[in-house]
Amino acid sequence: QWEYAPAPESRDVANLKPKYRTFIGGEFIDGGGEPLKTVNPATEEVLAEVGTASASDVDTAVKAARKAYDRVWGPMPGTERAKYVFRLARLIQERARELAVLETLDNGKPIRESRDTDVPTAAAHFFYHAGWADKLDHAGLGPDPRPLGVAGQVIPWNFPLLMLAWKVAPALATGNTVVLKPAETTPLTALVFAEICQQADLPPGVVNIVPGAGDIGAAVVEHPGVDKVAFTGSTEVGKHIQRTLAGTRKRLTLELGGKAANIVFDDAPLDQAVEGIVNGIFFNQGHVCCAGSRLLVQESIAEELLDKLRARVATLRLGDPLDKNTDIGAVNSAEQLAKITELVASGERDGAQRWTSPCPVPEKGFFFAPTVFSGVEQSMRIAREEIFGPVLSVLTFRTPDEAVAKANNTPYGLSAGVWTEKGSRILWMADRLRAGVVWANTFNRFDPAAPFGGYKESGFGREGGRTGLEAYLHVQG
Ligand code: TXE
Repeated sequence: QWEYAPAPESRDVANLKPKYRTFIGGEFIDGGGEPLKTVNPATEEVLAEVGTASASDVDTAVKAARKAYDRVWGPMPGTERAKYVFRLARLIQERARELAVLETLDNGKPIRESRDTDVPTAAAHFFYHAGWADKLDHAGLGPDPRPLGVAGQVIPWNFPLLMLAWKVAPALATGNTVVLKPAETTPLTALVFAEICQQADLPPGVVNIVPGAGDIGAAVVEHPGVDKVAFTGSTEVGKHIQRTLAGTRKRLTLELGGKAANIVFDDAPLDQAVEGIVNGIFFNQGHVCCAGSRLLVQESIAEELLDKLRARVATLRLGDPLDKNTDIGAVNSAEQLAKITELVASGERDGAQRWTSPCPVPEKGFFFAPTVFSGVEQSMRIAREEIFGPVLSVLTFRTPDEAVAKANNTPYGLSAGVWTEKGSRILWMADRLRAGVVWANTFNRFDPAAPFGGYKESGFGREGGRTGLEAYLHVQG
């Protein structure tokens, strides 16, 4: 049993002194890496000391994954694999409270979000993919789709458990085995998931978790025994991985940054749009790759919309992530807070008008009050760069053509939102927006059945749905 599980709703960090460790071949081991301390971003206190993996542990993990693939998981009939993946889904549900509390402590996100979004969506991802495991042969993926082998997966800190689910569930359902590296600031729920794998009697080596920093991510990605690499993280590291893998036979999918436009036309239902804008940029402190970080509003309604928006944002409660009433929690790390602060200062220097919510900001912890910039020009850094924080940049447009041109004027292309009562305009816009997902009169909606991924510097490949399975299969004609 997981003796270090925090009491649900517990704020007592003393309950969290676990020996979270590297998980290889079905066992927790003392890895050869330097231990790392993970910090509660809301209090700046050390939450747990985590034993990390060394490059040689990564080698052991890949060998364990290969053995499990060759001997057990690859040959196993889909009907049998499905049972294991269903079991993982159910165990995530059973341990939902513990996972939600731990995610909130480690990441800083409000408990309402980890409880109502992260953990249930992670479980939903396993349920959805479990359903595929025995249906691959007749799913239009060719007569005999085969797994790739060992998948090396590297995930970020903004949705630690959910990103694990996005990666691990399709890999397992399709018959691949996994070596996964969680982010260094949020490794805890991945290690509870390792324990869930034990609880589910998953054959040893099918899932291996190697905590560590970027060098361990690089060791996973570059290991010659890895057949497929799936990475979610910064565009910079994604490009580096792409360069490193050039010339190898490895399959690669990258899910990188974004600078999504949330586009509001003058016929939009404004109150509904305000809720969508707030959700689009302030959900998870704005640490969302598909965050609606640029608001494009039609000029004729700009003042009215901005007044409504500021009034609504001023009601958002910032603070203790474990408080069920909190809307905005803590920024995940001091580094991310410094990045947000620097980009906001650049917006002020560049002449955009800054409005900051008057909400009280806790003195301790990495908090940043919700901020809205108006009068933003496309050339400004706050309009071009991913801030990955609770900061919205507002630009205006006059015509649909101008809205499309401004929305597409970014190196990224992950998502976009369109707010209008006109159905024909939604289709017209969706046709022209270079974004992997376009939401209409809503934002940040996810479904495991819908493929998610980017254009341009937001990466390539899709996760979710039938399309996402192809990333883990050899498809024969
Ligand atoms: O990302 P990194 P960081 C963006 C966001 C954020 C910025 C920096 O704008 O402010 O990136 O965040 C591992 N080989 N996104 O520094 O470094 C690393 O250990 C292999 C958007 O945290 O890319 C971690 O597990 N792996 C994004 C993971 O990569 C390496 C989510 C992500 O860390 C590696 C996160 C290497 N050479 C940040 N170097 C999104 N798409 O949602 C690091 N890592």
